[in-house]
Amino acid sequence: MKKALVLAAALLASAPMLASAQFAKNEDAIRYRQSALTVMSRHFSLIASTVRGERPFNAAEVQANADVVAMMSHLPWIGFVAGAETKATKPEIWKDPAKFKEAADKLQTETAKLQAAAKTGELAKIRTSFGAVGQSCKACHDNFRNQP
Ligand code: ASC
Repeated sequence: MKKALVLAAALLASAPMLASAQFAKNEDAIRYRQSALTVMSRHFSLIASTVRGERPFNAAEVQANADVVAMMSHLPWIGFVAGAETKATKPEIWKDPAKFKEAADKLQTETAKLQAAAKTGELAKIRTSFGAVGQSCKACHDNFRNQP
């Protein structure tokens, strides 16, 4: 886990470079963003189980999961290149990029707060920040994702 986080930190440090990453094919961009969202969702779900009392509270585990969620929150967006639509994507992603970016920024802000809350080791604080992250996931889905 430690090694993965060091790697993740290195990746995050290179985020400005990632912002200009080019994808050879639209499918590559789609797979990239879906993969990032899948990893983020997996680790967020583990925190969800803890917050809901379905999983024993392990502060170090929540912290590690929150670190991954916060890091991943920076990644999916460069995969939303023009032309890479799917059934799930609403046209608003490309019609209103400022609003889409605002939603991405909001997620990053809230996941950073969750990360900070996880560091305190206090479940009540984690629960509050968890809720705010969930709201930002939902708001973005409501505005920019077609429901399956
Ligand atoms: C998840 C997940 C999401 C969010 C969202 C919260 O675990 O995959 O997209 O939580 O459902 O509203």
